[in-house]
Amino acid sequence: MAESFRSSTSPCQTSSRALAEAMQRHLFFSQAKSPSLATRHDHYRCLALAVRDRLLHNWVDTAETYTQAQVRTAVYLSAEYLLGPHLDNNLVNLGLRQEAEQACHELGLDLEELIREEPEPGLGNGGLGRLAACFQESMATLELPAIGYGIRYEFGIFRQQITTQGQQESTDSWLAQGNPWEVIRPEWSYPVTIGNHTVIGVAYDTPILGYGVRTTNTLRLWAASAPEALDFASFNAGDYTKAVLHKMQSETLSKVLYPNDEPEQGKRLRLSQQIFFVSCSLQDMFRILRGQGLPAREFHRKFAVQLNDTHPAIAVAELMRLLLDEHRLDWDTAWGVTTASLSYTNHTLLPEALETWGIDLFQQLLPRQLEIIYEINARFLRMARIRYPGQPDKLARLSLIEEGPHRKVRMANLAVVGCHHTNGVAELHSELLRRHVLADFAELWPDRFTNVTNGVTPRRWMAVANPALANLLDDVIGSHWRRDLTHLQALGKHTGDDAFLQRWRGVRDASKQRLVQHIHQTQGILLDHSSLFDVQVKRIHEYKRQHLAALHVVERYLRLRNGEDLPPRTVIFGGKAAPGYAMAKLIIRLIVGIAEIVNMDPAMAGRLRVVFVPNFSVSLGQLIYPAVDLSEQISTAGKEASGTGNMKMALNGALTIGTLDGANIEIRDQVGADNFFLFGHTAEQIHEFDRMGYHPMPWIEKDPIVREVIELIGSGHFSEGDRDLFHPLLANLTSHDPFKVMADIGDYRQAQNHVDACWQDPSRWARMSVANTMGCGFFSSDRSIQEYAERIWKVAPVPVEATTRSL
Ligand code: 6GP
Repeated sequence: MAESFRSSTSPCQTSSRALAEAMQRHLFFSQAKSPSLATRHDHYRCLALAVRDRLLHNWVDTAETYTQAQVRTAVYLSAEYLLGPHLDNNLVNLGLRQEAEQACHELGLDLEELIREEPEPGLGNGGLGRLAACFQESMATLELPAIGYGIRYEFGIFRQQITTQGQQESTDSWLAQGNPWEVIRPEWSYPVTIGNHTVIGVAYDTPILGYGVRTTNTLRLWAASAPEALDFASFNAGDYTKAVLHKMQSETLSKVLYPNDEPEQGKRLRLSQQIFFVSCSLQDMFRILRGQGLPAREFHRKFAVQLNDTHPAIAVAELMRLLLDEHRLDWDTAWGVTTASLSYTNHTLLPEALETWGIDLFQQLLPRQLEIIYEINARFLRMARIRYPGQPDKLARLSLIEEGPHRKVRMANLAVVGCHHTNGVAELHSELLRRHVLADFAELWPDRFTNVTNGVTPRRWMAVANPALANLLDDVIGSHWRRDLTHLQALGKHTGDDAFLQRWRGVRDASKQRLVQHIHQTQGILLDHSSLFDVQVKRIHEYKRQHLAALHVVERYLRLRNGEDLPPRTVIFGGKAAPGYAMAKLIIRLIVGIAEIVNMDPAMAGRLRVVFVPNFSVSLGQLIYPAVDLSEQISTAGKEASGTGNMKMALNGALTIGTLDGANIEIRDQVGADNFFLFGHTAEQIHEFDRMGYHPMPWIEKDPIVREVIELIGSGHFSEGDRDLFHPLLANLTSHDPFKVMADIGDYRQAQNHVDACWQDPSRWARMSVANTMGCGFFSSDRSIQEYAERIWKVAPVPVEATTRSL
């Protein structure tokens, strides 16, 4: 067991023998099978169930401790949790990884294979959902009383296939084989009225394990069901379809996750999903409050509720409704309770991603909540009018309602008005929120605005994803970094030690070989692990500029064909495009087209390879991040709120090529400017372009290389002679170029040349790599959560007592 476990709270002690026996018992008692019929998936389930048995004491003790101690609780409301597989993470957090390996060995099984059997719960789109998952784990590790609430989507983020035609989508039936990690709680279910239908939300609980502590918090996801399974009147009249119609309609609510990252809006079902999970969660909190003998007006003393973007912002109106209509408080008291309970995190600067809902839709689905929003708005504008006399434009901007032919509810405004704090997720992002997106509110209430820079959990993203690096760190600086990531600073003493650097490179090589093997097995492409692995994995978005990286690949191809000597590179892309986002899908198509030509060309052998890894996911991230040499973080400055993949890669020893955007700025500050490849215009300069009128043509005219690249793509070279295929993309780049690819491409080339130069000196690169890991202690989600807990939630740790041991 890792030495960093505190002996007094050692979360779980079990021998490999006991674990193996438990697996055998579950094969019989849970799977009802003999060994000769057992599939690999059966064995996975047996191990998962045996592990679950071992965490139950902690889970039950945690709930008991929180109930007895009547603790103040952090509540995270999020429409998305991109959890990733549980098994390996739970083994690590319980300190049972080695025992499980040994138990599997005793049974003739391979733990790694069983781990890969788990279908991943992909209940999120990208950064926002993954952050929610990291935060759950950190809250448990920090022993904070916390609950996460969300939706138990039957189908998570779609599965992506890549063909020569680009992206193809299919459904993700992650529950098809059952889910050993959840417990259904039918006794905790609540009605939610939407329009003239009532649906019931049923709780499904998943344990969230802290690392090296007993604390095991709950993620409670709501599944929708109908109040009556069958309409007997229709049934008796022989109309069997109508008899089950309402049930089907109700269950549709939690069927599927909307696949839009920073989303498109206006969909009735999406608004229904939002009120559904928010109302169930708030009703559940009132149940807990009642259980502790506390009245409704004490809600804000018991709960600190964090809204993960505006998806749960309807909570402002719904909490008011419950306090007014169900608990009979007067308006002022209810408003005091609401604004003292809620706080809001914004995750995007893209104006089109700020949610609004048409008044008509709102009126149809949520008439009472709309009435409450009007009342909130009337009172708020009365106050604002006194503060800003004779400034109707300002009042129009502050209003919760967007006026015009199609009036809309502005969810971000509702969130800011109804919450005691609003935060961005990186310094620059919070600054831009204050200066632009939410400037009027920041002027009105400067003290409500703050920043909490994102982080990632070092358990999943180092200990689980990169065991070789974890071992090396344990040897060199001790194992305490898992609980306090600032311990990575201690690597500073070893950067001059050649033997250490040698081991460092060995670890990185092994991770790259692991990825090479996976890509060979799954895609049949053999990569050279000694080449520079240049990686961009994240959702496909124009603002993230995968096309900038793609254009650079074409440029390298041309330069190599012209006989230039460039160090060998493997360029790896991965990420999903929203199914309705044509330009993003075209970017994938371009990358696939480039890969096809480059990888077939004998002149590129040993010099350049291009791969698009299909279906990027948490599990693939665990495989890819440790293998990255060069991390592409090349968004247009001022567009990426934070980024968290940037942190995962740098933490695992990658060097970043990046703009001054989101958390890149803070990463560069932490790891040192010499260990970061900076390029591109600043957010301020980009803002000026937009103000003054930007045109890409002057940039293109002075850059013969980029012209050649664009011509080659336009000639059909990467599309089997089809000159039209990429026209929309090229026309966009040469006429509007909304994300300023052309303004940054020259500087990007310079930075890439500098990358090539540094790579030629392996020991220099290794030192830069160590400096990145060393500097990234700040980017632990433990640090982020500590900031939320202390500055925003006022929630303190409560260690869990062992109370059920004697059962
Ligand atoms: C993302 C941001 O794009 C990303 O920069 C950030 O790191 C992440 O949130 C976590 O804060 N935003 C979303 O995924 C989103 O849907 C509405 O925003």
